[in-house]
This record gives sequence, C-alpha cells and structure tokens, in this order.
Amino acid sequence: MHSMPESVVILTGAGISAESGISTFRAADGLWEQHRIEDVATPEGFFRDPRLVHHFYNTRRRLLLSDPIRPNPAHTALARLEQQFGGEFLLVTQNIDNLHERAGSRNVVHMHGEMLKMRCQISERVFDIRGDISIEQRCRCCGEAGNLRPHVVWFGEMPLQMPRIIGALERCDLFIAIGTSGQVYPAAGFHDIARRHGAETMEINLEDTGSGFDYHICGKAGDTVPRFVDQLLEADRNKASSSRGK
Ligand code: BV8
Repeated sequence: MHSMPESVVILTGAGISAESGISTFRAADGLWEQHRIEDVATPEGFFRDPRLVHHFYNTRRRLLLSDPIRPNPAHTALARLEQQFGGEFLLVTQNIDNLHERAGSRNVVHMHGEMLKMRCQISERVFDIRGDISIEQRCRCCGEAGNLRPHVVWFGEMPLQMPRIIGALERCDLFIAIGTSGQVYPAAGFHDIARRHGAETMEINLEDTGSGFDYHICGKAGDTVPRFVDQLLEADRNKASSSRGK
C-alpha cells in the first residue's frame, strides 16, 4: 500500500467463516449445491413453501449454535483492529452468522441480515431467536401464526444500512474484501465505489477472484488476516508515535 490509511472499510463473506466450520455458498460442497437459491433465498420461494425455507434456516441456525462452531483467528483479528486502529473503521459483513460479534467486534453491519433474528411480516418488528421458527409460531406483536420470517435479506430484497455503507465507502482510503467471491450485488460493487472515491482496494481470499482489486493476499483467512492486521496496527502505532515526535 502506498500510504497509511486514515479510514478503513472491511467487507467479509462466507470465506471468513469457512475455517469455523460453516459452509460457504459456492464451493463444491457449498450451500447452493444442496438447495436452489430460488427455493430457499427469495421471497417467492418463502411464499411458495415457508416450511422448506424455515427448515433451511433452522438447520443452519442449529449448526451455528452447536458446540464445534466458534470464531477463528480471522474474526478475532478484525475485532482487535476495530479496537486498536487509530483511524475510522467500519466492518460490513454479508454473513448472517454471529461469529464477528462472538470474536469481540462491537459495531458490525449485517447488510444481509442475521440468522439469530426473526421479523414479523406485518409489524416489521425484529426479535432475537435461538430456536427454530415455524409457521405455527405466533408473533408477540400480532399474536397470530404465520407472520414470522428469518430477518435475512433474500435475492431481490434491499440490503440493510446501504446509505451508511455507501457513505463509509466514499470516505475510506482503504477497502478490503475478505472471503467473498464477488458474485452478489450490491456488495460485489463496493470496491468500485471505494476506488472511484480514491481508495486503495485489497482482496484477501484463497484465490484471485479476478474482480480488479489493487492488491491481493492469497491464503486462508485464519492465517492471512491476523498477519495483515498485525502489520497494519504496527504501522498505525509508528505513525502515531512519529507524529507525536514532531
Ligand atoms: C438487490 C443472505 C436490489 C441469505 C444473501 C439478476 C436478477 C435478479 C437479481 C439480480 C440480477 N443481477 C443482480 C441481481 C441482484 C442480486 C444478485 O446480485 N444476484 C447475483 C446472484 C447475480 N442481488 C440481490 O438480489 C440483492 N438485492 O440487489 O436488491 C433492490 C433494489 C431496489 C429495491 C429492492 C431491491 C440481495 C442479495 C442478498 C442475498 N442474500 N445472503 C443467506 O445467507 O441465506 S447472498 C449470499 O451469497 C451471501 O450473503 C453473500 O452475500 C453472497 C455471496 O456469498 P459469499 O459470501 O461471497 O460466499 P461464496 O461462497 O460465494 O464465496 C466464498 C469465497 O470465500 C470464495 O471466493 C472462496 O474462495 C473464499 N474462501 C473460502 N474459504 C476461504 C476463503 N477465503 C479465505 N479463507 C478461507 N478459508
């Protein structure tokens, strides 16, 4: 990187949770190999067969809450970066798991929603959920069965907190995408927005996804992210001490 960043935006995808034991979407054994997106990750699919969609998310929620699943060193490193970086920092995730929060991140923007939340389709109220959601379940707001859905953004639905994300992309001078294939918009276009506003862009992934980032760090996030965060924080400390020295 040419200069020490003052403002960093990080976007994470399923690849950052892969080493924690959570399937990604587009790998050979990925989620989309076992289910059609249209059936389980669209409003139309939910309207057509809510039981199937609840089963899809209930299964993923039970796995997420099971004992072997825990944050990996990449999640922990990003929590350290949020706490110690001297400049502006925003973590945006496409993931609906809670591993960033369990690793200590405090200010996570879940642009595609959260598996541990459900929403009433009538009142739009959002509730925490740790168990299964079923069509027989009554919502606390209306007291009726059949209104509850996962608080997750499906294809064709508007991602959450977009104005906040776009504002941060326009201000940042370093944008880093970690563990995402860059297949899904608008997230896949974030690095273009950041670059158009003068940011340097970096991809941390197993491979170069060919999305036109300025820099690439190839390898497993659990190895590459802690190393990168240590280097960035070291440079940030040196900059702070040298500016005090003036
Ligand atoms: C919207 C929540 C507009 C659900 C998700 C044509 C027709 C219809 C729609 C569109 C279209 N063209 C574009 C669109 C829009 C559509 C879209 O982009 N479709 C794609 C398929 C073409 N997008 C939308 O619909 C979005 N909404 O556009 O709204 C709008 C405007 C006005 C008004 C209303 C609406 C909403 C998209 C959100 C969908 N929900 N998730 C759930 O989780 O169940 S998407 C889901 O897939 C994830 O959230 C994530 O965002 C996305 C991509 O997944 P990745 O995270 O990248 O995972 P993937 O498996 O693909 O890749 C993993 C990567 O990690 C790989 O690169 C791998 O190499 C790497 N990796 C693996 N292991 C490791 C690793 N890296 C490092 N270390 C490792 N160990």
